[in-house]
Amino acid sequence: MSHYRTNLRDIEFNLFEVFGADDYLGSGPFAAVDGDQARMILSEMERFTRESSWAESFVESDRTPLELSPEGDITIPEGLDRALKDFYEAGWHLMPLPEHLGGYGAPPTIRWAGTELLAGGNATASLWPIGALMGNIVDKIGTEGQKTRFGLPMIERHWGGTMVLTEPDAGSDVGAGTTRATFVEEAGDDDLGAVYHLEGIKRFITSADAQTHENTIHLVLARPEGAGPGTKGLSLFIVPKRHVAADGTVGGRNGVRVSNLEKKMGIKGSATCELSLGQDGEPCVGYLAGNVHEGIAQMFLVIEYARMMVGTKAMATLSTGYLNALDYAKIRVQGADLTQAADKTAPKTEIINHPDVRRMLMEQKAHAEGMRALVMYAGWTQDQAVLAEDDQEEHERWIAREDLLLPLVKGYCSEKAYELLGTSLQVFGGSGYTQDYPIEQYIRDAKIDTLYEGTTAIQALDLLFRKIVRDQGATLTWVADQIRELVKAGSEQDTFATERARLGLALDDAQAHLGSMLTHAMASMDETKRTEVYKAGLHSTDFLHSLAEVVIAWLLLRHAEIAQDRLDADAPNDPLREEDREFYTGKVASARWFVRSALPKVGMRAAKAADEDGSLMDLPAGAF
Ligand code: ST9
Repeated sequence: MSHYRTNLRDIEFNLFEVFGADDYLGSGPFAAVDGDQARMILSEMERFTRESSWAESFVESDRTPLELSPEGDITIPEGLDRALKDFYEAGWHLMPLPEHLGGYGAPPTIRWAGTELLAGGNATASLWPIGALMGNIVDKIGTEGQKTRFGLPMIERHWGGTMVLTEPDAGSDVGAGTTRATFVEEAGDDDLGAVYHLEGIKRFITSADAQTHENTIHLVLARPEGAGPGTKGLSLFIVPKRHVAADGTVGGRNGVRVSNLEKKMGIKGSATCELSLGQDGEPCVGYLAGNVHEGIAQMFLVIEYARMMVGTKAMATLSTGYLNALDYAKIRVQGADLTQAADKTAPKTEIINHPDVRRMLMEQKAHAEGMRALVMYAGWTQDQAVLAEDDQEEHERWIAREDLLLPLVKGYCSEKAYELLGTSLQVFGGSGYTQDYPIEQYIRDAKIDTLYEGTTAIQALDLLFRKIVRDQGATLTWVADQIRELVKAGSEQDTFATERARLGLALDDAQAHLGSMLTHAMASMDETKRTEVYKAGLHSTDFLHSLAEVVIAWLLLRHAEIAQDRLDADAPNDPLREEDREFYTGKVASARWFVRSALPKVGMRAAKAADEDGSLMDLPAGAF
């Protein structure tokens, strides 16, 4: 039986009952995919990720080591290789691509729903076929020659692709990178871009090689000679593993090779590589991407997509962790009901009947659905940005909203999923600690999500300084206004009056928390008070959690209102199906639980931020 437990019902609820996607799918920029086609795509994808080689290779991906040859070629396990071939054969790599690249032309919401399924079915496998996505990037930023020579084959011939930023001494601080790019010649008639030779060592490079791929195209940040310091001095280069001739023939090796494979805690079937460029006497040829020196901005097109992928992967993992725990709790018989605990002859009961197990299950359910709501809402803002493409100002407003949500998706989902997967395991008792169940692997595979693509601290600073301070709070104010609208809706007596009131208080608390940090950040503008900024930094990750929880509570309450309407309309002459009745009842319960369980922490964090005296930063290192 597959390890993967999907929740397509909740995905479709978000898409069609909350966002009303049927109204805008099948027309305008999304003419290629209507609502019925979207349902069909997702249901096929669900089957693929749950029942085929994709989920079957989940364990093998973890327990059969990758092999690195002296030439720097990587061999991945047979089952994983099979899964990737099946993935390409089914054409799933085309799903997120635009039509002009042979893709489905699916809107972002559908792409992220698909990403959830792929990552939930086999997180490791989902990190491999990113070449097609990178081909899309080459299509966006490349010269015509680069698009034809590298971008298209990445899609059509299933080549691998990588994002190459990190170096041994340049992780979070990408601008500290020292990989050098020496100018060789201007672009020729083939329009492949100016040619450089690259020299340096890169680290933690995902999916840098596999026998599955005929070729791999690396997108590398390096510093051209004479360029300035920091991220702004970096340029982006297209570096093929093997040279490609004008007729598309793949030829000899370029001077880039995998020189080490990391041994990791999780996602073991995903190659995390050290990449040596120009280190073995063979020059490493790189083509300047798009013939412009805008490396960090170009790379952020990839990073933004990847951050959304990582948050989605984390949510997907918690969702399947929870559903596995739920299945177990329904069949595992242990102990008597708490009301009969003193009676040694009382019948034993399934553990789902124990209060503490219910608490653990509901905590996971509410958060898994809440995170899905957040991911799907971020995807929906991307849909709106596409729909507004003819109105520049409106388009940019939607982009700003999507940008604001991104650190919440990446930062909150990764942290909370990892934390709550521990709760999934706890439901299994000691059995969860064994490899008889998938949870221990889920936990190991999920930890990376708080680390790569920018740690949680980076997401928190991005949220505070780039996404809030930089636009003077305009986008955040828009989100707060949306939330306030729901808080004020309805009457004081209606079903969700208490929840709405609590959401209003939490929003006030989150705003107060932000206010405390901004006061310190503003004070630090004075040269004599630079260290005031520490007091903001001490509370930025807490604020990310609080804002995410307020947004999620708002989304879940919207879900609950829709679900309650469906339940209220349930009548003998037009009855709900039993599974729908249970689903909607569960949605209402999730929202109520989240409001009661998560929102009180928002006030506590605000109080901590208001109380900040900065003394932690004065503590000598030796006192820790
Ligand atoms: C890694 C690999 O971890 C893990 C693999 C995961 C799976 C792979 C999946 C890949 C799929 C990809 C598919 C892509 C397909 C896409 C198709 C769709 C079309 N937003 O603040 P400044 C830019 S890899 C946007 O001064 P510092 C911006 O240009 C390793 N742009 O920063 C800005 O200029 P300006 C991942 C942003 O102090 C410029 O940077 N590593 C954003 O110089 C400078 O900004 C990391 O993630 C943003 N949020 O540098 C690094 N932020 O201001 C983490 C910056 O003029 N570290 N820019 O607009 C950071 O993010 C640091 O904050 C830093 C700081 C490096 C940006």
